[in-house]
Amino acid sequence: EKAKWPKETVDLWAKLSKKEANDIDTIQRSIVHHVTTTLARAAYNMDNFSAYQAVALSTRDRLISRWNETQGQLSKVDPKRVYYLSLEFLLGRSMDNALLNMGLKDTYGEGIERLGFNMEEVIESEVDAALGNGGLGRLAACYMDSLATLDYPAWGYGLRYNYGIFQQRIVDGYQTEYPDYWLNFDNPWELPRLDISIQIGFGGHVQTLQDEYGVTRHNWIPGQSVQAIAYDVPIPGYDTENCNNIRLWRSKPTRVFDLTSFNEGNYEKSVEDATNAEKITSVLYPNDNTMAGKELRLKQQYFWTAASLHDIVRRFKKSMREWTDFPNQIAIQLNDTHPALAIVELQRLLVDEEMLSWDDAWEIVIKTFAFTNHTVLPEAMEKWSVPMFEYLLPRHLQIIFDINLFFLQKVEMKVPNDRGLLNRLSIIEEAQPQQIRMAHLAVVGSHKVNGVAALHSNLIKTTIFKDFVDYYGEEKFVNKTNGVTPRRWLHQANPQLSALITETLGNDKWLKDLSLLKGLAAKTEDAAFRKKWMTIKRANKVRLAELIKARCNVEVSPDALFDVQVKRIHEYKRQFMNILSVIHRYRTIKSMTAAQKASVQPRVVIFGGKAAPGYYIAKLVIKLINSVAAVVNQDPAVGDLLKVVFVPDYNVSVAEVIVPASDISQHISTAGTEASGTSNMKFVLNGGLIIGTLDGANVEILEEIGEDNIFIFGCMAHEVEDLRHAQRYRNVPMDPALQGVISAIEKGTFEDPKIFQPLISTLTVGKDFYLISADFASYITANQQVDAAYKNQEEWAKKSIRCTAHMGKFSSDRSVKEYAEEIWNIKPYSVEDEGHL
Ligand code: GPW
Repeated sequence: EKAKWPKETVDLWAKLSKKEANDIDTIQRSIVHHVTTTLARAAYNMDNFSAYQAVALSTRDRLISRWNETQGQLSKVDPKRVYYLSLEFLLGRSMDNALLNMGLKDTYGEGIERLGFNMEEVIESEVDAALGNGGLGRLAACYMDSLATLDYPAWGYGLRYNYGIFQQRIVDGYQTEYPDYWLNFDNPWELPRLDISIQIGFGGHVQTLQDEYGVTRHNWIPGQSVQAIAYDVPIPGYDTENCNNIRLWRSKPTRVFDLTSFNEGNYEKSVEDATNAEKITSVLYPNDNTMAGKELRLKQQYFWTAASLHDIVRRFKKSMREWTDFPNQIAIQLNDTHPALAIVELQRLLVDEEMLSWDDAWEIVIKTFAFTNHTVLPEAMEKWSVPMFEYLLPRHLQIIFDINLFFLQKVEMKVPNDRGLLNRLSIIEEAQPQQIRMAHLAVVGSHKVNGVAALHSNLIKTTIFKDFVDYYGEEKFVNKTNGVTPRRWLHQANPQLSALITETLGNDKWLKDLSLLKGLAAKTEDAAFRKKWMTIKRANKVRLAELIKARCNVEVSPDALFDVQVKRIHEYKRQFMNILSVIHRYRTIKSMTAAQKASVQPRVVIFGGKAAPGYYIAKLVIKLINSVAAVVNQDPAVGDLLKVVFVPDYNVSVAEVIVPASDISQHISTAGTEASGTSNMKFVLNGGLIIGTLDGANVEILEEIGEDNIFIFGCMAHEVEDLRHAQRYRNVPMDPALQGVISAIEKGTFEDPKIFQPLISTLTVGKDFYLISADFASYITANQQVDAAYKNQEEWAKKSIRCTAHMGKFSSDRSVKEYAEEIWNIKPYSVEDEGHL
């Protein structure tokens, strides 16, 4: 169209679509413009929330300019791109982050101040986008920030859930769940693309026919179809014009009224079908590290992967390249097995619809996909029952059986007559009914498989994927240690520390090259610097104490040691062991004389995290924490020496307050169970020390910061199986200190002990699968070492500074660069500032 325009028209467009200026006057005008037009409000009719909406809309205008510019140039240049498929993107709030990344926060801050509002209060009005459960979803968000910042051409693909992770309230000490209807008000951070609509089929049957060359062809005739509508979320990089995209799909009925049912007079059924279609993207499944196995979840997975692949293939076809070029233009990363169906869908599109031969198609598929594994826990491994799968996706089932047959035939050629091996490698588990092992499908359909920390990547090679390593060789299995974005987790969450670091290093280059933090190491011997450092930590603790007062109605002293464990509640993460050790501490204090108490290090133990709504034992752990808190916090014999709080509704924006305020945080999973952990990195980056087991990324954090700056305890991953065996078969007695704690609970020190019996049973009848008893003594000792170290504030300050100084490795920029260079083979593309046309 542009080509057909006369010169005057082109020039007019160019003149009128120049980018917005970013001076304070223009920005204020833009805010007021949105107040009076978009929001239809007047200045006297404003509160913080409307101010937030107006600032958000004005910010969004600038985001859209960058989005258009980046995406326009990328369409023209058409470099290789990566698509990150994730069922979860746990973004949290967007406004502060967008303003900081675009370098506009100060101007907006001043502008809104002069208009009578306080920027920090305005920021607080935004609700979190909570489309994720925990670590896996937040990792996806950090990776999107790094990809944009490093100018990589990357898109995320996910689902636009109407309800994100539930809101947690504590009633009588118990978790209760409330729906997170986050779209109550218009969401300014998404661009609805109502024109991008894709038909997705389900059910039906498969037609088999011979084509004109006598080749057998399969044609899937779905029984129902729904529409996928695109919503785009712009992701601006830090200190670059580049703006990437997360495309989220929403399900809609194909036609509001199914015409057949409608014409047959079956009005009710036609409305019901419409409701069923909407249901697909209604709610995020709230399970972290467990598989629920629900049919609706499988529908979500297919709906999302099919829409995304259709979109990717459509974009590729516009380039008029050969199909063999597909993997040269496109890399697709599978965030765990949730999107593994994409492998099958691409094979189906290439074979059934594009008429490629099976082998040509399969080569393209393998070169395109790579797979990240995030857990070894057996209860988290995705498996789908064959009958249910066949009912929803009959053609995909055939393709999976064919993929499996051809794969096992190759194994048979290499290793003849080993039926045990074929059974162990098979994508199909021979159970009643048969099950599809999604992890096996993901390994077979990808060219690279990675774990998320060194320990974990080695573990998967010797456990769940051992037979695959033997068959494929080592090169297919690699490690990509997780990272976190320093923009959100230091610069945004801890502005004072960020400013001190910039002042000390002389510039803010460290925000794009985190290894530069090592320049802080020399400052440990500078007493004045230590003082500044610890003053900032204290200010952050004051801010957290205010949040605790507001949410828990407990007063805590910012001079006490702040001890934090915030993460999803799970038996393998051992919040239970933590609260048991708190009871031990309480009993110890109670047994002390006044003179002995004088030397006790005061501590505030802070918990936070959600339990999956159906996870009974995890919910009992929350109840126990609250019951202990109720007793301890009221006990005059304890006073300020020990306080216990459970911060309700832990989420990204609460984490932004908690992370900068911790003195010590707990990462105490049974060795070998936490694949990586990412909050461990956030805490240490903010000068918080950690107490932890030799698990996940703790091992690499120890390597970087040195053993004097971390408190390590407990058994090692390779010892776990022997310890479990001994506990099961050799009547190993319970740790005596632990026995004392259990007796105290059973005596009714904290409410009716009957409530907690099922929890206590996991240590006795349940044979203590997570080895709390085995690790308890060394855990108590490590906690005593923490107390002792904290007493020497000057030495503690040095440790804290060293922690931050040596965290360069754990930037998600480093992780993403490794993926780009070693798995995706993509290069950065620098957007040139050309204006709009
Ligand atoms: F089970 N993780 C998570 F592997 O947050 F899929 N949710 C999940 O459902 C799974 C993993 C899954 C976490 C890991 O538990 C954590 O150790 C890791 O740091 C994080 O994923 C990011 O890799």
